[in-house]
Amino acid sequence: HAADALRTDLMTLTRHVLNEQSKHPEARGDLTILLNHIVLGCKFVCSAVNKAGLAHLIGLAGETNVQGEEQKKLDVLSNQVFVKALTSSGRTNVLVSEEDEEAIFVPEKLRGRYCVVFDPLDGSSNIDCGVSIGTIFGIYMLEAGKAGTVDDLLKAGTSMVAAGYCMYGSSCTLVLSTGEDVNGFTLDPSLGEFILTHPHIRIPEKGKIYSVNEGNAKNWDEPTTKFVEKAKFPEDGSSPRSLRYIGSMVADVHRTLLYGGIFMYPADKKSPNGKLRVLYEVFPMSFLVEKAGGQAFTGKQRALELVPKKIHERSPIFLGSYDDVEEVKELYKQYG
Ligand code: AHM
Ligand code: MG
Repeated sequence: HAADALRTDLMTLTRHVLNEQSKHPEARGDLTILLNHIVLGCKFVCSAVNKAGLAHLIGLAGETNVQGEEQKKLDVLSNQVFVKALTSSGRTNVLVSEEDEEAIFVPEKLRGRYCVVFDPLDGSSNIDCGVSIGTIFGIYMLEAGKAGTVDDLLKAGTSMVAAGYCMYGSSCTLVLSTGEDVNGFTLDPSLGEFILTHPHIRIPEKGKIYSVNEGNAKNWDEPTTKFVEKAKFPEDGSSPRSLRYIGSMVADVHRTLLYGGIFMYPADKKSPNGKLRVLYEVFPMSFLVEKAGGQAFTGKQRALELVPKKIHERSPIFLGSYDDVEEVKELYKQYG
């Protein structure tokens, strides 16, 4: 019986990644080891987020991050945990974190082949009110023996080998793609293991939800304005779409992957490049959405084909169900 098998034959994240790895006879298990260190970081952050109210971890750390925002203590802590976990894995080379202005170069004796770009705790404005937040990561691979440079990361998102996020919500969920399909794992707190709960995630072809910060509507461009107008006042007699916006990218994208629809952070007159960062927000999420059968578009091109010039570069983003993003593309052709 399938349900019995699920209960007794637990597919942990490590077991799943090892299974995938066995399809590539040349693989030496380095990605599995790296992912185990990322998972350790996620478990730590999950436990810190759950204890935040109790442990007085909430509050300003008195520092400002690269983008000039006030850092919460949890951001600082999460960043430190991830940097240590990634470095000590012995499998990483260059790291880029949202919280660090400069790239981090792993010392030679610990150096490996993988570069990791990550946002250790995204959606930090939601910490104080207990709304879902998350970690986002993307992984690149270098030639063996090479000391990486920043240029190794200023490449199109199509060259990522894996990407994922971990959502600290009503449960702790990690969604991962190592290049083939997309799978979701839920942390079983009693086991301390991520168990495969959402195998082979496929995003519905068409959705009924749009997700955007409408407070910025005054400054939107024409295609974005038209799309949202059509979502509310459909001309073809269909029902209006629902609006869902958490303001936490991981949660908004997670819902989009599971229920379908579109998530957007468009350009506007005040921020012509939108808000979200290419390397560790736009790329990993676009990678996952594409692998799940959806699309990711910047308003000008396929998001994964962007080539960033700076590690903290921003880009507008429209991602989600294939048909919904197709509509946005049409509007950019017409009005863009
Ligand atoms: P952060 O990296 O400072 O947490 O900001 C990123 C977050 C995303 O999670 C979310 O999609 C977006 O900012 C929401 O922005 P806004 O408040 O402008 O709608
Ligand atoms: Mg962020």
